Amino acid sequence: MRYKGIIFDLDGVICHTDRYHYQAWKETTDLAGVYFDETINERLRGVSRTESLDIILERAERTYSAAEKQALAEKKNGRYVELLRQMTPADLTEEVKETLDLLRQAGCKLAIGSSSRNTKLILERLGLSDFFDAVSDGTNITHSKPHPEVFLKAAAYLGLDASDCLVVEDADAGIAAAAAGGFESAGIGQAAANPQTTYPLQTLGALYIKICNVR
Ligand code: B16
Ligand code: MG
Repeated sequence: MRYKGIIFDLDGVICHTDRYHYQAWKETTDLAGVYFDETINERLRGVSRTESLDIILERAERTYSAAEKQALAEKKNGRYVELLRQMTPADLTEEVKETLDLLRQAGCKLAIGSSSRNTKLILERLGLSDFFDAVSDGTNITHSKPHPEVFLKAAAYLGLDASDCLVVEDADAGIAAAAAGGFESAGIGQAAANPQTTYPLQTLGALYIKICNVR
């Protein structure tokens, strides 16, 4: 196996919390009278909560004060957390479980590299609180993707160099962050079409076969 460590993005790779982000932002922006749609939502993948709101407010008809922005971000997060609390270990797909198990059996260390400040809650809901060897997330970084900090910290927590780790991402911001940090990457969804992606994948289930014979 070419890689000693695999660093997984969370939202859009390990689980489909992306649909809850959309729902929570949509409800919040509808109440506030701000236009928001699925195309704009695609630009929020991997981007922090406050930067996501700045992208959404590009379409607003007036400017929002810092206090108003904080209130909107808090409202969205309150609704998002309500939706997260409905998740159970049944939301972890067989495909994801099997891929994680195969990689661990192959001797890889496994980490999370997510922009989310809700990472620990999500892992708990999925029954994965004690599964990963390291977790780097929105609570331990000062720069969000496309800055490589979240992945560099994940590699450091694993005790590995970036060149020994593969990043798995669904977002263009995440692929750019991986490349900036010196990581090879596997891309799912929109990230599969990104020219900086080392391994374009249809789904996460294709990952193991793709990398198990790479030296
Ligand atoms: P939170 P990832 C990212 O997760 C999401 O893709 C992005 O849409 C969200 O704004 C960001 O987390 C922050 O999430 O509001 O929970 O702190 O893809 O990096 O796992
Ligand atoms: Mg993601």
